[in-house]
Amino acid sequence: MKPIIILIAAMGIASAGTSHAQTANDAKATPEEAITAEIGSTFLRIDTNKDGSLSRDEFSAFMEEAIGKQVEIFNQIFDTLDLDKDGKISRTEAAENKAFAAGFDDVDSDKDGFISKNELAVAMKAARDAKPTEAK
Ligand SMILES: [Ca+2]
Ligand SMILES: [Ca+2]
Repeated sequence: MKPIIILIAAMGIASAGTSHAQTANDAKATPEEAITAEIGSTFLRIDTNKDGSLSRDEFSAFMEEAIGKQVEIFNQIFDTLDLDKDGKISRTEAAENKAFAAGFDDVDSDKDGFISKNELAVAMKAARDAKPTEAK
């Protein structure tokens, strides 16, 4: 297991965003049913004028919302850990969060002993792109 994957999973980023609909179905539905239900409810959510089809505008509005949510969560995590508000996370600050501390060296890509917002953003993007199958 890569520390960075654990880090992201522990922070709940991997599942943040579009998967709210899924939780209600988890208990009894098969994975296929859950996915279908999720796609269905996401579709209904995106189709804001309820005409049964998705316009480019509706879709891009949805994507903007999803991305906005990610950024919001990202900023929250960063600000929570950045106790002295100097815009970077020191090793001491990272120690507040076990998972974060474990992944510190991986995220600190320029090895200056601090995690900048940019370094965290890069790490989160990498973790998302990697599709953390071993997490959860
Ligand atoms: Ca700081
Ligand atoms: Ca750094």
